Amino acid sequence: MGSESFEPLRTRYRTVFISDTHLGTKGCRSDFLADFLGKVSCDTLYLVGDIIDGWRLKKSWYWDSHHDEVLRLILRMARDGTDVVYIPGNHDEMFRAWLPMKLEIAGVRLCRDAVHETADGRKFLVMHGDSFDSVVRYARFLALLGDRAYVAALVVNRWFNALRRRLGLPYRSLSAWLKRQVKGAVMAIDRFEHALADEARGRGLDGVVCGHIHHAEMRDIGGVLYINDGDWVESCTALVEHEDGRLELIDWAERNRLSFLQRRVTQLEERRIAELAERRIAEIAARHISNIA
Ligand SMILES: [Mn+2]
Repeated sequence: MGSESFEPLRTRYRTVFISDTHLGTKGCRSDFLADFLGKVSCDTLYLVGDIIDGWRLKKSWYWDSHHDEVLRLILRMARDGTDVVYIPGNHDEMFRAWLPMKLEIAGVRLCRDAVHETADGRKFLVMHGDSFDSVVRYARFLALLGDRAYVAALVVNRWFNALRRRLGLPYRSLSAWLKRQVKGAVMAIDRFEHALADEARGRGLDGVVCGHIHHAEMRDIGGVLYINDGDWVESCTALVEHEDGRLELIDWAERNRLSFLQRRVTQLEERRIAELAERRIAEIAARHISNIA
């Protein structure tokens, strides 16, 4: 019966793709995700991997009412006729063992990968993307290393060099090393994007939709459309297909202005701390240099 007393106006799409929600972790923006899922409806919903984070199950499991709400909304979509396709990623690889059974639970179909045909007849390979990890190891390491870790590294850098100075060793910049790592990560992301585009091309398809590297993107790579639907840990992004087949990346955090502003303040604060730390390191370095001179 109509116990869900108030039905909000939903934006209708032909298809919605989300991945890397990492439900079960504190990092998951399940509040934004529940808000998004409650405001859209679609014929097909692709869950493109790393939806439930099973890796954390063994360590520290985090679950609150927003996580519940996300699952409830997905199951309700399935019940109301949305074709929900669950493609396991590496963090929810426990579901991969069930693939041979062609499992369908509560209207959610489990598939290794899929081919999605848009309304305008283009065919897309849909896969998580972790099978191309060999080209992207670098970036995975850096995905974990967020801004905050960078700030922490700058502090470590100070102690690291204080120790080096005491041992009579010259100053060595840890932040310069990190910057080189970032450059390496950019190159690794490029390799990942090319590898997935090549896979789609090899299968004679028009493009690929993937996730895994938490980096939303839509671009042409040698005549193949590479699309990454991003994540719901850092960027809160989804890929949608409109009724006419047009594909669009949606940044839900940016649309939700208030929250977006809050995020910006945090980022600004973090940058300020990073700048202070860097200035402090420069001071220490200068002092160190003058000690030698
Ligand atoms: Mn992944």
